[in-house]
Amino acid sequence: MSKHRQPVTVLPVPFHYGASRPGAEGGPQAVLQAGLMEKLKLLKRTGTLHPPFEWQKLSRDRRSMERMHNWGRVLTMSEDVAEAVHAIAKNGAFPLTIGGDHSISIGTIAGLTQHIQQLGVIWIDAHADMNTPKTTPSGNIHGMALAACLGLGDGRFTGLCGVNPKLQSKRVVLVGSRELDEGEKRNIYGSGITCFTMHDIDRIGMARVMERAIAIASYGSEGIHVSFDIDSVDPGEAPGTGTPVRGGLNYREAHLAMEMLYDCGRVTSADVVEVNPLLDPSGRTARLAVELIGSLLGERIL
Ligand code: 6HN
Ligand code: MN
Ligand code: MN
Ligand code: MN
Repeated sequence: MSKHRQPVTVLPVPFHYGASRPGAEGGPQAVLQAGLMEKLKLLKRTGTLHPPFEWQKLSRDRRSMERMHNWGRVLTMSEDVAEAVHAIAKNGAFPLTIGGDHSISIGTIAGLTQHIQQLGVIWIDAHADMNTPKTTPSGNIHGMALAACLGLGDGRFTGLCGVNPKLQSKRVVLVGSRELDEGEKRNIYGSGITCFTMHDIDRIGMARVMERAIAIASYGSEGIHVSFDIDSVDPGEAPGTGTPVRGGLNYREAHLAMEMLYDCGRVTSADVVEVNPLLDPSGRTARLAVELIGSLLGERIL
């Protein structure tokens, strides 16, 4: 089946233990309430809603760690998400994971790489999520998610599902970066991934940045995974997120990125994360998330 026509299976992951504050666990409900399934239907990509996880497993008691808050819960969630995403991909559907904080992508990517050998990743985010327990200033695992997928950090996460590293740095691209920690910058350089900052977007424009990002993520890959952190968008447009950073993507740039990703025909899965409805009771951020998902899945003006 053409990648453009794959049915979509939505996997809600109501989870916030990878972040410092609660709220992101309400993201899936907010995005569903903002009309996600209706949007999929409109685009004739109607798929299914994955049944909710049995989160009682999360209460398992594990020793706490200062440099990896809630690591036991994040690990349990990641195992569950990996299993669900693998099953969705195996069925030939497009897994669309709705977070939850960005730590859920550890699970998504672990699940995807069980099925797809060479996965390209485009990580659209104000942050790089390239910390390790050694470099993290916060101890929050959502800031370590991409590093873990590249084999950097704690073995319980890097070794998830038995493949380590899950990603090859030559096929991994950051887009929209504007707040990087010092140790994290070293991890970015050391790893060899490509990073397009807001400065690059200002200088050469979103269209050229995305052309290059898609070319890099496509290099010898069987599919591209888009990990979209809503905080990549400027807080003026997307206020409902836990770690907002000013100077982000504007409305048009965010849509253009998603449209170009659809047009390239290689995107096989996506995460949309960090929507925090507690910080935006108006629901505006969740509605934007649904709109952007629409663009990613082929919605056009004409
Ligand atoms: N996110 N770099 C900061 C940290 O705590 O490691 C912020 C991370 C934000 C993570 O937005 O997915
Ligand atoms: Mn992130
Ligand atoms: Mn498989
Ligand atoms: Mn972020």
